[in-house]
Amino acid sequence: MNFLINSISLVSKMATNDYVGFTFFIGCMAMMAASVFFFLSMSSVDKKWKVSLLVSGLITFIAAVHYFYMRDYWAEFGESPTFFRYVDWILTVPLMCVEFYLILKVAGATKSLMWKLIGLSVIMLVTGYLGETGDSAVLWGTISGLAYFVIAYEVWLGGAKKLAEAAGGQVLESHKMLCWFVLVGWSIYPLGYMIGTDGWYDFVDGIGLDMDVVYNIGDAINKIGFGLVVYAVAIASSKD
Ligand SMILES: *C/C=C(C)/C=C/C=C(C)/C=C/C1=C(C)CCCC1(C)C
Repeated sequence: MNFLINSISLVSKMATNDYVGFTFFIGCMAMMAASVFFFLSMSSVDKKWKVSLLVSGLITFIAAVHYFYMRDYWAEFGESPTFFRYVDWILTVPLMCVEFYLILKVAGATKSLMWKLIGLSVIMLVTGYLGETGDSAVLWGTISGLAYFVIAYEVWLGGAKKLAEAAGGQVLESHKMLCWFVLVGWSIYPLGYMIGTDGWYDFVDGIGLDMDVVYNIGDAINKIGFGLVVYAVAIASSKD
C-alpha cells in the first residue's frame, strides 16, 4: 500500500535540513522564472540582441527541465543525479559558447572560434563524466581541467581578446564580463568535482558543502547570472 502511495504521489517528503533537495527545488523555480523573463524581454531590445536573449532563455529552459528530473532523482534515491547533470551541461554549455560567439560577432568573431570553444567544452564535459562515473577521477579531472584552461586562455588572451580589443566600446565591455564568468563562474564546477570525487584534493571536502549544492550554485550564477548581464548590456545598447 505504501509503495502504491509513493509511486503515485507527485510530491515526496523533504527533510528540513536537506540542503541539496532544497537547492534543486529552488533551482527548478529560478530556471523556470528566468526563462520566462528572457523570452519576454526579447521584445524590449534591438534586433541584434534578440537571438542572444533567446539563447539565454533556451539555456535556462533546458536547465529547468533537467532540474525537475534532478530534484525527483535526488528525492527518490538520495544520490547525485550525475547522468541528468551531464546531459544538461552537454546541451547548455555548447549553447553558452554560441552565446559568446553572438556577443563577439559584432566584432567579427568567426564561426571557427565558436566551434573551437564547443569542441573544447565537449572534451571538458565528457572527461568530467568519465571521472565522476569511473574510478580514475584524478586522471579524467586533469584532462577536463586542461580543456577548461584552453577555453579560458582562448577567451582571455586568444582569438576572442584580439577581436574585442579591435572593436572597443560596448563589445570590449561585454567581452570583459564574459572573461570573468569563464574564469571565476566556471571555476565553481571543478571545486564541486573535487568535493564529490576522491583524490589528492580531498582537503576541499572540509568546506562542508555538498557537491550538488556547489554545482547548483554554479548553475544559478552561470546560467541566470550570465543571462541577466547579457540582458543588461542589451537594454543599455538598445537605448541609443
Ligand atoms: C550551465 C552549466 C555550466 C556553465 C557548466 C560548466 C561546467 C564546467 C566548467 C565543468 C568543469 C569541470 C572541470 C574543469 C574539471 C572537473 C570536471 C568538470 C566537468 C566539473
